[in-house]
Amino acid sequence: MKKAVLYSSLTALMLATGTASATLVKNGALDMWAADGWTQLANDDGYRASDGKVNPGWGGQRFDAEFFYFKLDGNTLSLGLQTGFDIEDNKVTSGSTDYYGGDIQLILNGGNEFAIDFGLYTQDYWGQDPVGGAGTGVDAAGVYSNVSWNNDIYFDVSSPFAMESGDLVSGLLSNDVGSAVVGGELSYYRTVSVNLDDLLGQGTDLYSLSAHWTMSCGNDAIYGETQVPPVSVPEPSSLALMSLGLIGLLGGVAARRRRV
Ligand SMILES: [Ca+2]
Ligand SMILES: [Ca+2]
Ligand SMILES: [Ca+2]
Repeated sequence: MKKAVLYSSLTALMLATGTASATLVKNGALDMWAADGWTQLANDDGYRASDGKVNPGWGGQRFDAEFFYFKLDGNTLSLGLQTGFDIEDNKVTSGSTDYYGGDIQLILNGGNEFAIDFGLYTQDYWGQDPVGGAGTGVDAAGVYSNVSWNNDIYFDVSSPFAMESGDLVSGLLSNDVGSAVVGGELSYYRTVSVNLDDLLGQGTDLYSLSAHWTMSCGNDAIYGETQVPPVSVPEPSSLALMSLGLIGLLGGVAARRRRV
């Protein structure tokens, strides 16, 4: 009896570890981010291939929100988004349902909230209704303040989704899109740049930012935040190395003592 219990526990443990390690699929970041001074803001690559789970929803790579990057060049802030979701035409059809990409929620210095709109058509999940553009579903590409969000999506936890209304404060200095295969899977990117003077007022320094994006089902979402410039916190591994170094030093002292 005891043997049987032990055996089933071991089997359960083996199954659990096997599931966790074998099915987590990450295709990786596009090469372009390694150039031109991009800094990673968030890494949400990967899903569980056995059931297509991207957390909280499903759909595999086509619904994977993967990376955020940013860079600062004087008063110009650039943001880069990489997804398995098609953010080129902003639509993925699965079954008989169309799913649409949302807008980037950008928060500067802990309190100034904006929506970055790529200028693409979008609609929500439950009503399949156009979102924004006074009912047309299309707003001019740009940065908006005083934003009210449409969060009519399947997984609420992935909110905010897309701008229902807002005040245009700035156009986009650039709004580029493309796609490439990385790690055997197709990923899309969008990069936008904005003038911080238009967003914060002239001469106001940027000291922190956060960015968030999801799609109309909310199957996956990506969020990242950082201090500007990024503050590097010693990681546990570096702490462990420092401890090892300290042990080495103490060992050296002990060795010298023994010699004496
Ligand atoms: Ca993801
Ligand atoms: Ca992926
Ligand atoms: Ca819009």
